[in-house]
Amino acid sequence: MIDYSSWRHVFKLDPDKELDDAALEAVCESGTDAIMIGGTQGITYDNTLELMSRVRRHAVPAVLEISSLQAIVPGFDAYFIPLVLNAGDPDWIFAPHVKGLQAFGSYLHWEDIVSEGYLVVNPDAAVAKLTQAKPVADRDEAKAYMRVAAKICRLPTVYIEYSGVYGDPELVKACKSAAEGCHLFYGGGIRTPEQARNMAAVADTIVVGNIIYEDLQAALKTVDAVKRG
Ligand code: 1GP
Repeated sequence: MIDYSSWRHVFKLDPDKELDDAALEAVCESGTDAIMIGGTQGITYDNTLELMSRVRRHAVPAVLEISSLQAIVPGFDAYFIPLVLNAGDPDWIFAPHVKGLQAFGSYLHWEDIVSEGYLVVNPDAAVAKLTQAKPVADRDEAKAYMRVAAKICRLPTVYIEYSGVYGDPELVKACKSAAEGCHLFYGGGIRTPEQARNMAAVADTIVVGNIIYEDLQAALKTVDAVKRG
């Protein structure tokens, strides 16, 4: 079973985006705690397998955040399975999971599965549109979602997803205050060491995505910011 409890920094790679070997090596050897492969659009079995094989040349743990039943590739260290807490379309809470377990239920190694309560806070993110995410009104409501995940559903992890924009550290802090042992991931809009540090001060793990493809050197600096303070 993977131990994500000490992860402070994760790079998220999108199989639908190009990254040359030198850049991928820099990301994998950066000192980040793990590579998470995931995305919302254009995710296929082939591009996920290809990216996994390339990441596998390096020792860093590699996990898949499942977003498509067609792209569940064996060989990852763990599989993160999102349950979209604020999905407006209830089919995004359990329907794909039921379908997936009908197909793959008997092959699963449950010790490799990590359930992830997903709170989609940026209404403009692709995942918000896809799941018709209900707007999160304020910090109190976010905290209540956190409690639903941690205390009612007893999920081991929650992912505060601001994908594309830098979020409100006070909202993340409010969620953390209600986490009670539930591991809190934050992802969205981290582009500078300062942003990385500030979010890492309130979340257990920060996830850095897009900036890898826009400014690799800036992305790499977020690792040291979190690891060395
Ligand atoms: C996306 O939370 C991750 O799922 C990271 O967000 O791409 O905005 O860094 P960014």
